[in-house]
Amino acid sequence: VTLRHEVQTALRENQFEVYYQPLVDSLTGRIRSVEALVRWQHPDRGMVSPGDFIPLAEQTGQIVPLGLWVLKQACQEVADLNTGREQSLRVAVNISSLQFIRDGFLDDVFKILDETGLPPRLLELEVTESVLIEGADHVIGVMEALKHKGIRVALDDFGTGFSSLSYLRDLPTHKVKLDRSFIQKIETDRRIAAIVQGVITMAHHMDMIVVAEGIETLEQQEDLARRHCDLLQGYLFARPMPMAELMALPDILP
Ligand code: G
Ligand code: G
Ligand code: MN
Ligand code: NA
Repeated sequence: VTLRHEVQTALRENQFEVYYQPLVDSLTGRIRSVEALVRWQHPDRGMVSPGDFIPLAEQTGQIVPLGLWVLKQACQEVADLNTGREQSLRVAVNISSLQFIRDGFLDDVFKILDETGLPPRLLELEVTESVLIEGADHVIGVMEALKHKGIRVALDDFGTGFSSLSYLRDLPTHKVKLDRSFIQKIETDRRIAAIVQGVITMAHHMDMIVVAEGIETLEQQEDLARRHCDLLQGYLFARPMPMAELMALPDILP
């Protein structure tokens, strides 16, 4: 049996788990939101990386039920976490392009919010610019409908693929996530640093928030904070972790 065939079984047998990675405010260092990242605890293979099974699940279409499962689980767990807290945490969930453009996607999202009680303003959906291959008009329509409901959209992995700055103009997104590959080179490559600064400045002029992903060193943290990048995410602050660990962080405790 190949991994390809096992996703369905894994869903049925509850082998998936959602991990959460904090995003911190670059000025205060406080945790503002978390990104949900799916993990597969395979009975024989051990932990299987989403980098390995998400592309397979996209090929077979199983990304649709899997993606809905992750979305519901993340909304439920964060709604529960927020109960009794003064400051609510937001949650960002990765959505595959295929899932995003599918008929019924909006209804599925609204239904999950209803069922879990998570306020729409606390949900953010992360899509990559590759979603535009599916047709810009339709994608913009879905984003507008989400925005109208109060749900935010973030452009993930920005700068990879066939990035076009005009996407930033056309898409009703709330946030841009600078890809880790830029952050890794920011200290050694002046051109990369210039692009990063340019994206931050431009996004701010368009009233968008900027996140730097993959922050691993103090130097990167200081560099990005100095450039007024709003939020930082990376192993320097925290790795993705199960909900039980997240809840125990001093910054999360109610
Ligand atoms: O968690 P990790 O850093 O290993 O993630 C590897 C890749 O898998 C990343 O590109 C991430 O966006 C993607 N990924 C993780 N969880 C999900 C998910 O629930 N849905 C989708 N579509 N992609 C995910
Ligand atoms: O594509 P996306 O941005 O959703 O993927 C997030 C991925 O990046 C996850 O696989 C997550 O585990 C990983 N990640 C998060 N922080 C860091 C980091 O500081 N360094 C590295 N190498 N990977 C990270
Ligand atoms: Mn992401
Ligand atoms: Na990313």
